[in-house]
Amino acid sequence: MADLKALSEAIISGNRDEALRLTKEAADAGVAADKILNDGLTAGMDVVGTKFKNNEFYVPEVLIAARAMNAAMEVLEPLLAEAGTKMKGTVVLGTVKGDLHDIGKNLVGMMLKGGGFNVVDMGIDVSPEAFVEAAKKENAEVIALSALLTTTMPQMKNVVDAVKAAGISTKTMIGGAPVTQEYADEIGAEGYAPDAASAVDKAKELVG
Ligand code: B12
Repeated sequence: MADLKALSEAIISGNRDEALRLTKEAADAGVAADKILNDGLTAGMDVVGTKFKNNEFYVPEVLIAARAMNAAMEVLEPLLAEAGTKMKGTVVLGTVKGDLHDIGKNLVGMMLKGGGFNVVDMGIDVSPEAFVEAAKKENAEVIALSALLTTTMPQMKNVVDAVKAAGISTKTMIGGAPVTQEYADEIGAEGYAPDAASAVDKAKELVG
């Protein structure tokens, strides 16, 4: 008997083996892949995100939960593809040029995946041209940029400008410790979020 509540609890507690077992069990029992994703994995990651926002969970707990989610996603991804499940949208994600910090960016990527987005992670030190090229290739709704250095923040504006110059409709969302809503407004980025959980809400808002 598939137990999606137990699956979301396994995600919240970061129990990878249990998450994997329950995902396989639900799939074998014939539960639709999108139901397993929404009512099991995403439901669990939603709780993780809320706890993280409320300082009840810290980075290690989120990473452990995301590891459990990633293991379960390996089982689920082919099934989702087979069923033609539509993801919420595609986000091209990366840390801007000159910046090597990726812990926060990775958390954002994991939470976005948990929230049902297709995430194309470009890694660190990504040029504006590479962001635009990937957004075109992937038909991305959102480009999400991370910067941790005050010296690399201006690269975010370069990406926003490059998106505009390319004439594509992809929206830009920015974040990272030194970044603020005020800065997003100043450079013309459509979105800003202070943490990984809010990044999911903002991405949903941006894809409409
Ligand atoms: C770990 C770390 C490193 C590691 C990075 C390892 C890695 N793989 O990421 C290493 C050792 C490589 C490093 C190097 C450097 N670092 Co460093 N580093 C840090 C440190 C200690 C933690 C950053 C971190 O991971 N935080 C935890 C994550 C979870 O938080 P976060 O990144 O803010 O992400 C959250 C939000 O901001 C948001 N978010 C993040 N990205 C995005 C993106 C989007 C789209 C959205 C919506 C949200 C979002 O969601 C995340 C989760 O909630 C900080 C200090 C600190 N306490 O912040 C300094 C710090 C960022 N580093 C600093 C500096 C100066 C450097 C160096 C220049 C040091 C040097 N002289 O060599 C180099 C620069 C290298 C480079 N070119 O990038 C300074 C920056 C100062 C400044 N204002 O510019 C800091 C603040 C330290 C300090 N107090 O001086 N660093």
